[in-house]
Amino acid sequence: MGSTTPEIRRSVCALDCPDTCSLLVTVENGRGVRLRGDPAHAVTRGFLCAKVARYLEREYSPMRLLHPLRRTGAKGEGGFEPIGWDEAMEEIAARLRAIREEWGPEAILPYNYTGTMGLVQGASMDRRFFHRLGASRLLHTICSEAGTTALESTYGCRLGTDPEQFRQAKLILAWGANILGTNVHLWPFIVEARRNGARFYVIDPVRNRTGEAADRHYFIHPGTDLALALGMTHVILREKLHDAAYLEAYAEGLDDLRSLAERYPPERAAELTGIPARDIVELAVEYATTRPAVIRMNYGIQRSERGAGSVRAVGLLPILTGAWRDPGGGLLLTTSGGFQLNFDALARPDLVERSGLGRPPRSVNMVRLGRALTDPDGPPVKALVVYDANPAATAPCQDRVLEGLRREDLFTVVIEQFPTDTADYADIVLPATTFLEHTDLYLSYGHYYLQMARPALPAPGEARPNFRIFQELARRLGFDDDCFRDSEDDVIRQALASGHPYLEGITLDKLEREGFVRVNVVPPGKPFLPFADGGFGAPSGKYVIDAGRLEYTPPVESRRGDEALRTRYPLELVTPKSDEGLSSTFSYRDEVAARCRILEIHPEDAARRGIADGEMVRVFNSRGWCRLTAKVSEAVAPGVVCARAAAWRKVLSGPTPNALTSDRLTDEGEGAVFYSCLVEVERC
Ligand SMILES: Nc1nc2c(c(=O)[nH]1)N[C@H]1C(S)=C(S)[C@@H](COP(=O)(O)OP(=O)(O)OC[C@H]3O[C@@H](n4cnc5c(=O)[nH]c(N)nc54)[C@H](O)[C@@H]3O)O[C@H]1N2
Ligand SMILES: Nc1nc2c(c(=O)[nH]1)N[C@H]1C(S)=C(S)[C@@H](COP(=O)(O)OP(=O)(O)OC[C@H]3O[C@@H](n4cnc5c(=O)[nH]c(N)nc54)[C@H](O)[C@@H]3O)O[C@H]1N2
Ligand code: SF4
Ligand SMILES: [Mo]
Repeated sequence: MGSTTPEIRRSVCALDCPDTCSLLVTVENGRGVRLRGDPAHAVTRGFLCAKVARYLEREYSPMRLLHPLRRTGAKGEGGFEPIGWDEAMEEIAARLRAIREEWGPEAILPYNYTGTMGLVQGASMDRRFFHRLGASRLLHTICSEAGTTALESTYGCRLGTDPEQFRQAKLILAWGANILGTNVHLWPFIVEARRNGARFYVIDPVRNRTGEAADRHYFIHPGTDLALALGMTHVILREKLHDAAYLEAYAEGLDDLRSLAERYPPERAAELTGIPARDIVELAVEYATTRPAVIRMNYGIQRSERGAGSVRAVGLLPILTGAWRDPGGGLLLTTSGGFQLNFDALARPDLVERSGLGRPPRSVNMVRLGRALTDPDGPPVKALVVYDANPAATAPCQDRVLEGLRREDLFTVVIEQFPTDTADYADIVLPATTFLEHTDLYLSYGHYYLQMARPALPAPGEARPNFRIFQELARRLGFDDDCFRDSEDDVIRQALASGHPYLEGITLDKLEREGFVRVNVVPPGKPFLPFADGGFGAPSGKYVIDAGRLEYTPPVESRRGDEALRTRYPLELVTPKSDEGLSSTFSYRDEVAARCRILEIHPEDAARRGIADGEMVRVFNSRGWCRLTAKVSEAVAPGVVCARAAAWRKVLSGPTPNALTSDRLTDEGEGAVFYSCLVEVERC
């Protein structure tokens, strides 16, 4: 066979990552041979993270699921036989119909998250299907809900400093943000800023690669960011370093804040956070007197019991100092508010009215999947449809999740690319396409470019896009509403037709032609300064400082928390992301598995327990245990241990750290508290 000349096709990385890279795929004879970042994209800048630079390994992995499967062995064993699509879909439709008949539609629970960030495959036909069915509604709380709730109720929107402006900053604080690991495309802008004299500081309980690369790293006790921000606020107000004119014009509630902050002098903040008082004073003064100053806050800080309060308190700092006035100043948690798409047109929540339920369906918090599946007094869940997620590995209270998944009377469907821990519990597994194989539309939470991708590669075997799977299920359940006949392009056009000025002039044709298009948050050539002149969410347009929500209370599971708990389990476990992985998506890879087997422990804590570097240890609390290899290291402070998320059980051959994590909820937003977790460690 003669070979054709290589062709370059565009795509977009669909992984749950703020960078949302624009990709170029080199295709030869129908096969992808090279993947690289698009040099024309202002944030991707021609490079990819190490994990996705090797995505073609995943694309063509012999582990890919290629055919629908029916379980043959016991739940969790992973024994399956291939079946045809028609048979699989008929069985699913029949089971869902029967369950709806006997138990009502709310006994059916979808479980999904952002395995793909694509809105067509991850938030359109699937949502329409479950709304029309009247299924239980899943609250998508596992990642960012505390932070976005706090941000929206203060700023009124989800906007932040344009990453491209970081190059202009003179002081950059990475606050709970492992930039080199989980947001690597921000790094070149920081390098540029530092070349021009900027300082770069990191506030994190773990000294990871980003902390090592910083001018200063501050070890903070997990879950105490609120106290640090209040201590800084105390210093800024005491030294009169606040921007009185900005506060006068654009904020309200300063007096209450003053009274609160008075009670958090640096000495008290030092006691709560573990950061010396002198350092807190210096940091506060430097932050308030350097312009432009920008904070890169990432979701790490809000995965604790007071996560929302922490985001509120840190989010207040650029208000106090008026840092929003400067290009290159402000704060970046997310940029997703730049993408004012018509999300209701995608998901059609109105279809619930056609379900026959006669009221809004009940909600199930995804953080509490284990409870929802096992609570004998709760409303029954009889069918679970999992897609774009791997809860057996990534949800807290793993033992309880597995107990639920093991139930013989639970009908479980898993739509997947890979044989994950969750897929092992499925009655039916359906093979899904990757982002290189289907059409999709992408917003970003780390930059301001909207993107669209067409299939760059053919789907292997019988893999199908989620969109098509849910469309077919709708047909088989007899849902004849027009919206179930929409094509992927119809759905994209509907999403774009929001009438919002940010999207003016952005059409499917333009996206298809150009691949990525900057949203019109400002006219071209102007710096985007979202809050230079106020513009907050409150009816007054002002930033409402709600001091009542800023009082510091320690997480129940922390060194100052519940006494009985901390006596039995005196170590604070944090389980942040691994640089090599992406949640559990790549956890079958050797280098991710190797990283996820490690428990970092401070030399003092190790010595006290007779643990030597490289020894196997048992990490445990009342919820469960797991076995890891101790790495005795000063990358964590005394009292803190760190393991990386998120391993597969079958790769570790036993429980993972999520057997230890709690399903308590955050102070606001009902979010996950992965990093408020007390444990004890012993030699095996
Ligand atoms: N201990 C601990 N646990 C954590 C965290 C932590 O920091 N510590 N982080 C939490 C956070 S922030 C998050 S967001 C969650 C993430 O947890 P999950 O939502 O479970 O995400 P992933 O582990 O990435 O798994 C996504 C799955 O979706 C599949 N997938 C990808 N694209 C498609 C598609 O187009 N169709 C279908 N059907 N499937 C697809 C992938 O193969 C993959 O198996 O984990 C949480 N869990
Ligand atoms: N390489 C890689 N990239 C990823 C992911 C991945 O798994 N691997 N996951 C993706 C996902 S799901 C998300 S949500 C995004 C964002 O990911 P993030 O949630 O921001 O990343 P994490 O690593 O979980 O947390 C960031 C940092 O917060 C620190 N941290 C933990 N507790 C505290 C605390 O109490 N205070 C402070 N100040 N810091 C704390 C952690 O040690 C970590 O260094 O990244 C995405 N990108
Ligand atoms: S995971 Fe993030 S950094 Fe890596 S290619 Fe995808 S979007 Fe880019
Ligand atoms: Mo996440």
